Amino acid sequence: MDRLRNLLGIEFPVLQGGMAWVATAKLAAAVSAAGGLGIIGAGHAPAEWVRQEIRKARSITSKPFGVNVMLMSPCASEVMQVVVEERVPVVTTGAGSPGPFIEALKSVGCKVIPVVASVALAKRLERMGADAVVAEGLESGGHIGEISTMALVPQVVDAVNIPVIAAGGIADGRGIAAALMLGASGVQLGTRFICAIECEAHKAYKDAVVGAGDRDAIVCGLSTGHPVRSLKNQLTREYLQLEKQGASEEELERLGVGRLRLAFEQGDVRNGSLMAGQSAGLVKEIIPAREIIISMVKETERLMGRRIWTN
Ligand code: TUI
Repeated sequence: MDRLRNLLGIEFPVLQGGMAWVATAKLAAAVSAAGGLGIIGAGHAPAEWVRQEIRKARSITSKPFGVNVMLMSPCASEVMQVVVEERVPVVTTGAGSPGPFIEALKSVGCKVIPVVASVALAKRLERMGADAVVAEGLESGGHIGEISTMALVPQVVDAVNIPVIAAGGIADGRGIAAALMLGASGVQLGTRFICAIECEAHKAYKDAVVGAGDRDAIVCGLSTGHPVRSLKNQLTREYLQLEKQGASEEELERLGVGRLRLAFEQGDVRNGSLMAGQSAGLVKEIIPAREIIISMVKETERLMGRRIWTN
């Protein structure tokens, strides 16, 4: 557990997921200021937007933070370049393999933490020099793999020697304690942080997460090979209907364009893409990031029967 905290220079081994649109500098800085690792989500954004967010985060906190680079984005290479130029301390990646970028990132001291959904990719990236991996189970929101957190995390822990961060379905101290029991050195949470006060998502998006029950975070896009979990609404109904009718990948992709922005900016909870994980059913309130982190850490320590990170 201390290995990850020392690697990243953080107080608590709690990472905030690098959610496209949702994870802005304001949220990331609040999480880092509270002792976790905040992460700016680059998503499909242009590199210069990411540069401005990096500088904004630095203006709010002197603590370390990260940038998540979504490798399916056409801007991914340019975003990596900005991350290197700005000497961001930590990079996480999603939806692909960051292999070609690892050397450049490491040459400026950036810690590289790919998000993986399989043992094979975790092993490959360890060989290529990754500093840690996030093992993300299918309970997560957004783009997901095929293996549950409970089964994936211990298999990745057995397969690699670098620290493993568990993600998917974790939203409180019980989830963190369970992840530690599985051998994880830390956790990453996305959905819970959508409902941080500092998160700039529209209030209606946050309210939808708070209002969600256990069966509301569903998967669309299985037929495209890029499954995405989001809250059930008019958009997911239309999408699943099209999928059932055998629509082409292009047609389905067209339906999805601009939908995250619609949810984040307009709060359109009917037609927007409300990406969220299965832990949405555990999220009950909108509170400051610091309160989220401190309450979870205290709950974890209570369950473990000892002080681990606080004094
Ligand atoms: O990346 C994520 N979650 C995401 S990315 C995203 S942005 C988006 N926007 C609109 C439509 C679709 C996506 C939203 N949520 N999580 C990390 C993650 N990476 N989960 C699974 C993977 C993954 C999957 C396959 C990583 C690598 C991989 O294969 C790479 C290879 O080369 O084998």
